[in-house]
Amino acid sequence: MTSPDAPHQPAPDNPAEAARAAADRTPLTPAQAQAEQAALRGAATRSRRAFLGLGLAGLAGLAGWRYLLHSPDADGIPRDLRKVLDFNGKLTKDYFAHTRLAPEFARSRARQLRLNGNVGLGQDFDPATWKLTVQGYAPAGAPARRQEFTLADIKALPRTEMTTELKCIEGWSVIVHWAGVRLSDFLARYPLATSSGQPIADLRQPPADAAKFVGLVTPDEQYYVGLEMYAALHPQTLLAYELNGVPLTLAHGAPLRLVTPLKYGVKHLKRIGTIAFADQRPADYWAEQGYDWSGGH
Ligand SMILES: Nc1nc2c(c(=O)[nH]1)N[C@H]1C(S)=C(S)[C@@H](COP(=O)(O)O)O[C@H]1N2
Ligand SMILES: [Mo]
Repeated sequence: MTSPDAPHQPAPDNPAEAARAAADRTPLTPAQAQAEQAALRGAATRSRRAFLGLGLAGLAGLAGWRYLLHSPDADGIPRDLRKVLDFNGKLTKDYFAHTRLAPEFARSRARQLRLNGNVGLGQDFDPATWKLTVQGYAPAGAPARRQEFTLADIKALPRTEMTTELKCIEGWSVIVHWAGVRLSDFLARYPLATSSGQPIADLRQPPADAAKFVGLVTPDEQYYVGLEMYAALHPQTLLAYELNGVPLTLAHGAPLRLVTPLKYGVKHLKRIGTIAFADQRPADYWAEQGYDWSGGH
């Protein structure tokens, strides 16, 4: 458990992967980056039908595979599942929530994570006195249910480790090893996602009084993300406290950050201050800039 966060490049096993890894590391020119951002922003605000009318080939040429991987759909269901969703939305959502897993890798393939994004990570912060605040689900008018947790409280819960790929919407990705607590395990011990306080016994079928969404906010409220409840309950959605075998550094989100590898890096909020359950889509920093709210890939 002491593998260092060493700054070396991956040694790909085969030529196809080497090519892909090289493509991942190729920085965009400013013009390409601008074009890609414009394409992503446009797609996020256009209807799917109108988007198809624009001509997929032109847009694909513009932004390459990164664009193709990006789902323009507001609910984040990937295209290959869309037909099934149209047929039966509920079944597909269950499938998405618990059967579709992000790929996991041999731990030896974990590499140093590139730093990206420091919104909400100001200097005025003392990790030693940090506490996680959780605002339990209380429908409008009901009394607030607020609870605070120390890092020791979080670490006392079942530990989950996984080696997954963090994909940034800018087009790079890195395989990293995480350790932390599943949000679903946290909720099994502290059932704050239902208004009655009953635990969610079947993660595929949350009870009727369960929140529909969860919002996470940095202590200074400068960065914030929202997740659908089914994404929050996904077995690979972690409250992470270790990266590549060592405690998170402040820049990577210490003491506690979100990891949810079916979604882009933008959703992996660093330095969680508050978690709140809600029945409406919580505010989301990058969605406010025009990106897809769900952030799936
Ligand atoms: N608080 C906070 N969390 C954040 C961001 C940010 O700006 N502020 N950026 C996000 C983005 S865009 C990415 S790609 C990942 C990067 O995480 P890393 O810096 O640990 O690699 O953090 C995400 N979480
Ligand atoms: Mo990102």
